[in-house]
Amino acid sequence: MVLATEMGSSQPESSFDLSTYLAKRKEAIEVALDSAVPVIYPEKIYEAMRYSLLAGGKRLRPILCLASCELAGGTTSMAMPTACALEMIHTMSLIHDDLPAMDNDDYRRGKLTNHKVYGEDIAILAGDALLTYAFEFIATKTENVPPQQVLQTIAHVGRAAGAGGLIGGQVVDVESEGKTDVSLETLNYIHAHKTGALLEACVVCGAILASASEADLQRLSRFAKNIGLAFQIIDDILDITATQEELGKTAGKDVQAGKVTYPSLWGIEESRRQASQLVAEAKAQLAVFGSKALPLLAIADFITSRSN
Ligand code: GRG
Repeated sequence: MVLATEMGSSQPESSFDLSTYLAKRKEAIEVALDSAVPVIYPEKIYEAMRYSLLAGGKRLRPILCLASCELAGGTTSMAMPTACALEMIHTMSLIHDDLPAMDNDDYRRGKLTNHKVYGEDIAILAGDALLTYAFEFIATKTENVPPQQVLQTIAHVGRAAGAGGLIGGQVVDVESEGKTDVSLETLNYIHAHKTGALLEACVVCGAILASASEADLQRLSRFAKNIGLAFQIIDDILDITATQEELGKTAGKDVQAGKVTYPSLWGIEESRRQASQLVAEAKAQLAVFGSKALPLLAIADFITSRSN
């Protein structure tokens, strides 16, 4: 996919090969994740962690973190430990989300879910181990970044994963289950926290590690919040329109569970329109960065055109 992006009248139109970019970044991230979690005693827990962490996935969160660090003048090596940590936290949330006490799913990333292979006890512990290791990993593996920036990153990731982020969103989601009168405001809260907070942390932390200014962090935060919501709207649409093979997880779960989703409130066409609008607003936030923003702009477009 080659994306031609008009960056404004003062700059020439640039083309950006997103497919190659994503493939190269994914390759580097797979290598880093593989070496991040070696199997030592007690082997069972490390195997369970690796089973889900190395099960594929788009690696969108670490890719966003690396891209944002580069946009802000940093290098990929400065952000790689944080990028891996964010994928560990994302994987933890998928393992826990799939548990019988939560969404109770049998498939994830095209494979049996963690608890189906290792049992519920080990799956819970594998999630816990990935979550705690993520923070250890940022603190001990980040190099060539001032300690203040590392500390700020750890605090930001902690907030995104906690009750004010991922967990808060999941709690309201669980509480909303079976209800047919969930408001748009509640739906927005669920997704801004459950999905949006971690995506926002990926983008903002990449820039924190590069010592970006507060104004740039704000711009990147607004960009990420918008693409986070657009990402979730597309996720809801794909749950209806895509197959299990395309998704790598059970399709049609939302309708089956009678869940209120964006398509159930707005219909599919209006949901697509809202997602495109959010992406357009997100991209506008990055205008000041000129061609340095090309990767993030292309990823924003990819979010609305993706098929899994
Ligand atoms: C214990 C800190 C803690 C959190 C647990 C279970 C839970 C709280 C939160 C659930 C979060 C969740 C599953 C959000 C859904 C996010 C989402 C849209 C996932 C799919 O992401 P993709 O499409 O998946 O990027 P891949 O497989 O490509 O990585």
